[in-house]
Amino acid sequence: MDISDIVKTTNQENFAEDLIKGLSSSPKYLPSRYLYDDKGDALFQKIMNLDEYYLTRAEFQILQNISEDLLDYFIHYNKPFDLIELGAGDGLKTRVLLKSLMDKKAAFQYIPVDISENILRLLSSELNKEFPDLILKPLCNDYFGAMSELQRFEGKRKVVLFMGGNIGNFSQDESFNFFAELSKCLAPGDLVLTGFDLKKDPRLILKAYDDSEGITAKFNFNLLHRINKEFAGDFKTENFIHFPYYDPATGECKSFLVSRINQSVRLKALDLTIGFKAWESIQTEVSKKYSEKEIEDLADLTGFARIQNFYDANKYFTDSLWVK
Ligand code: AVJ
Repeated sequence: MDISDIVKTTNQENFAEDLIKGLSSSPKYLPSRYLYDDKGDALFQKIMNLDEYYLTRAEFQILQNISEDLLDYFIHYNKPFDLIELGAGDGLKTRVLLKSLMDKKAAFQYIPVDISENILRLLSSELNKEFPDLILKPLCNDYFGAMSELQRFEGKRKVVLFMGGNIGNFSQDESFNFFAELSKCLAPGDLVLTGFDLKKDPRLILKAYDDSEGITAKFNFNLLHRINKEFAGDFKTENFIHFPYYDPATGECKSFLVSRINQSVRLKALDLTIGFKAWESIQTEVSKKYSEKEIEDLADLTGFARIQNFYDANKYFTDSLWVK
């Protein structure tokens, strides 16, 4: 496959608009999707290797010990299917799954979807090396853009992967919306496998977002560097602190950048000046942790039936298999 084969379709992404909206709101916020420029991708890859960031290891374990049950659901009497992965990222975890499917000579094509063209390029070249026979159709788009694209693959059975706990970035409304929309794009019998980070010792969760090496802090600050670069801004990261906060009642881990001082920041390219009071915050991310009941309800209310939850040994994380 050639790099130019990455299909890039228009999506609604409008960084400037979202920036102006989020930074003139009270309290201030920025959508987490913008954390992932080239530097952000690299930092997130580092995060996934941190001891304290248990999510990736837990899901990796689930896929390594992948049950024959799961593969049978996917392969389903060897009827050809499209394996669509929303937010594929570097696909390290998925490689284990792809290997099992290839070993079983399953009839499928793999359609990784990501908003980062950079990470898709990385993924594609890695997969080409490892699985020369894999049919690969990368798609550069956001989740909703990709869903409408799914119609292009009409006819075949669909298995949709939404791994890594990416669902955690959605608010309650957004996750209902997301699965309801997804459900509309699927046919009865199609499958969805979603990775949910589960509620657990809140101290463990907080550490995952406040690692001792400060990589997550760098990841968060990178958003300000990105804004400086793309909009001729003068954010000084030393005037902010990285502050994650976990609420065990809602299961939401929120990450903030908090201004240490009264300051104003100028974004020349947007002709915009933003004032910060001392200790005023910008919310940059929500990572929601689920209970089993919440997962069940989410499936029920969006037109899916839960087939089975797959767990790691600690029960930190689950990949939940649903059928439409
Ligand atoms: C990629 C959304 C699953 O929320 O755990 C990791 C992103 N942010 N550390 C998460 C993230 C800070 C991650 N997801």
